[in-house]
Amino acid sequence: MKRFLSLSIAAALAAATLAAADRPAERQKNQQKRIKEGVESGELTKREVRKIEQKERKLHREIVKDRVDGPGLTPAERAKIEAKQDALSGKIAKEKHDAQTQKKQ
Ligand SMILES: [Ca+2]
Repeated sequence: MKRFLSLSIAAALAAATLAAADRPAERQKNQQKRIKEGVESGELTKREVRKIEQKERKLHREIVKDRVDGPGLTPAERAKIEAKQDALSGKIAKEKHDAQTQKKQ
């Protein structure tokens, strides 16, 4: 039982490490969800979605490139991606709460 427990803890730790390691992907998924919610609620206009998706795609290509151009993502690449995802996240929040909504048009 004790052994099983320590194995569970090891598995949980491994999962946590994996999640932390794939934080860029996790954030991309989260942002896609927020965009989808914005479309469904009408907070995002088609034009806003187009602009956000364009930035999202550009960043995605950059992340893919950063992943393959060396030993995975370096700390510097992670920091850069994190900053760009922060900016994109702010953009999504701003567009969701501005005056332009799909419903009013
Ligand atoms: Ca909006």
